[in-house]
Amino acid sequence: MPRTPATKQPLPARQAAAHADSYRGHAGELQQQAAGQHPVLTTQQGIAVPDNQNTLRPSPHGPALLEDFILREKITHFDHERIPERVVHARGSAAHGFFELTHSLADYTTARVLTEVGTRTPVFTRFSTVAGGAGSVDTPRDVRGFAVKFYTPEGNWDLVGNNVPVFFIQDAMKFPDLVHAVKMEPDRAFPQAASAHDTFWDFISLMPESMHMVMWIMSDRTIPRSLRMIEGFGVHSFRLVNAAGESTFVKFHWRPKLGIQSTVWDEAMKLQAADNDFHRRDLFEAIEAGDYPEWELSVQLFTEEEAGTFPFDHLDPTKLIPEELVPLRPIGRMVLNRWPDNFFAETEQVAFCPANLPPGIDFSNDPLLQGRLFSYLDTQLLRLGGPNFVQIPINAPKCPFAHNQRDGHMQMLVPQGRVNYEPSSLQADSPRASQAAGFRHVAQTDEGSGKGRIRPESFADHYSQARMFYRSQSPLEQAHLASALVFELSKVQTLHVREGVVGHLLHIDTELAQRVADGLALPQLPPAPPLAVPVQDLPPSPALRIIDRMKPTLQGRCVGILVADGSNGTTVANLRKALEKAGAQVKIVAPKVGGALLKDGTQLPADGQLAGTPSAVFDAVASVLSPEMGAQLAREAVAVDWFRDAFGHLKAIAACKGTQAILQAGGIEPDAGVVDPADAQGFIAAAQTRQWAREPQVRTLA
Ligand code: HDD
Repeated sequence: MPRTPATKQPLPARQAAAHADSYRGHAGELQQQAAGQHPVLTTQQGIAVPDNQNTLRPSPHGPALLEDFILREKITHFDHERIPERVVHARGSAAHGFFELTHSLADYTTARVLTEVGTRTPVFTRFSTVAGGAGSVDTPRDVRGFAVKFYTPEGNWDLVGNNVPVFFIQDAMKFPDLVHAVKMEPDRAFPQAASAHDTFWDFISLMPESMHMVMWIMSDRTIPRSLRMIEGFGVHSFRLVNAAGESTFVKFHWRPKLGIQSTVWDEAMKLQAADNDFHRRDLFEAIEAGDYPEWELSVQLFTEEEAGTFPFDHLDPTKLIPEELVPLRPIGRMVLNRWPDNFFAETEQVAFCPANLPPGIDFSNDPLLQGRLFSYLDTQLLRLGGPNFVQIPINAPKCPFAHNQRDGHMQMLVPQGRVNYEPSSLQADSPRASQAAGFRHVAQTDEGSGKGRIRPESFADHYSQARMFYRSQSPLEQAHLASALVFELSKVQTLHVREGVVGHLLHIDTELAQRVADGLALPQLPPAPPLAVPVQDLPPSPALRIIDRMKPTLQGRCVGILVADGSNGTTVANLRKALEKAGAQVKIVAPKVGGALLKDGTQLPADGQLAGTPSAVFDAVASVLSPEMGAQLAREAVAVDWFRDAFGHLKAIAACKGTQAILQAGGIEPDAGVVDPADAQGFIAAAQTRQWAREPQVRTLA
């Protein structure tokens, strides 16, 4: 029962002071555990703090005194710690690194970042999910943001892209509607970080232009294994401008050195429970281990005349340019080699804006891009509290800058002199515009056909590239895509919305529409919506697949080895050595985190406890168990699930004889992907890829 001051005898003043001291003493002891000379704790004003444990009060049970400026400052600052999260892309992880140009684009642009071969331009890159809040999970089915800030010698360049090369909508006017529809529904405030709900699919079913993007988001691209294994796209066409003022269109592509790699859907869902921070932790651990993620930057270059021959309008952001049509030219690499010192100061406060371009790069007339040029600066003003957010270190350019913007909230600079305007004659070093060095807009003639809220006719084909994407996929990828649609639409409660989406699919591929209709148990196929223009049969683009293009490698992958008391240490050590030699990270999992007492009497510490480290977090699993421990674990759901999930997620398994009882309990019939841990090379070969041939046995796909 809590004691009240009324029933409690007040402590004499000296005794109370000793009591307070005992708290101070305890904290002091704990702090002494960290080595080093600790600076004196101060307030923000630099006043030394005498006691960081106790509020100032007139007597032991008296009220807090208003005079306690130390308490008030501490609490006030804490109360103001949060800023509005990003309205989209709130959940993100970022890292510092560099971009190194390997091939000059001097024929096409004056931008030094793209012409000075060998120069390393510092970058800060933030990856994100789109729909979820800042505290949501890392592995929902969602597009991943891929935003790179290049601190170039001519000002900041922000390439604010996604891991998908197209977008849902053609005009920025629809962006707030799209985001409202995909975020949690406003009356019930769920679902969080998920597109599988009525409002999203209602909007989609009424927006035929979203169909190409729908194919991408339902593909395995939106359930990546790691942020280190996603591609990135600038999405829009931009322009490069050379010294002669000539312009060439350009699309930007990032390709991961580790190869693109996705999870399977059941795995992605289980990862949400296993580790909310799966992607953030993966990126952090790789960088901390010196295993720096790397991407190649490539460009697609084409002229206005070439663009005129494409069977689609490249200014429409729902279209991509197949690399079979315009090949990719690698021009450089990005390496991320430093985790931020502070999440809030850097990852949270970084402000990207597609309008940030150095001279030599220019915008195109893509209407979505044009709208974005306004939105980002506007949102930063709200999110970061005023017009001086560019002075925050993560946002500040690393090149010289000089302007007459002054004052405002949180001004950090102390400008010198009388002159804060132009033209002026009073100060010799006041900044002046320069035609020679300045940003050059491509001279475009646009005669115009009359003001209006207009959409070009060339934007009317909403299905041809959706069809191209679907038909370019391997059979298994098509099955994943159809199953993803069935999953999402099964969460939609409104029948006409489900039917509306299936109606659109009829224009993409009738077999796809039938598969999804069957998966939803629709009694009959709904009618297809009217077409504005006929659907074209574009040549398939095999480059759009990912299963075929996953790199057979253990580089950057993680293998879990399950051990328990009595395990054979030599087998574990040999396996670990071989896996690490092949580039894998190895983690030991045991029933207790302290590890296992091996057969030879040594103790092998574990990296994770079995109950808290499901196999979903690994790319492949192995186990070295005594028959006794195998039999014991075969009775434990967590151990049986460890193998059953690994098998179901198409992972290679190295299982010793002692593990057979667990495999049997899980109903696992060993196939080519299940090997003996003594056969390290066989396991490595199997673990370098997923066991795709196994999929029809473990899952009914749409
Ligand atoms: Fe956006 C954030 C990518 C269309 C408005 N967007 C944001 C981020 C990425 C993208 C990666 C997170 C940046 C970060 O890590 O801080 N957005 C895209 C792509 C688009 C796109 C690839 C289409 C090609 N966005 C788009 C439109 C609008 C916005 C059409 C508005 C008209 N986006 C925003 C925003 C955000 C944003 C509201 C939220 C937080 C922020 O900007 O800083 O302004």
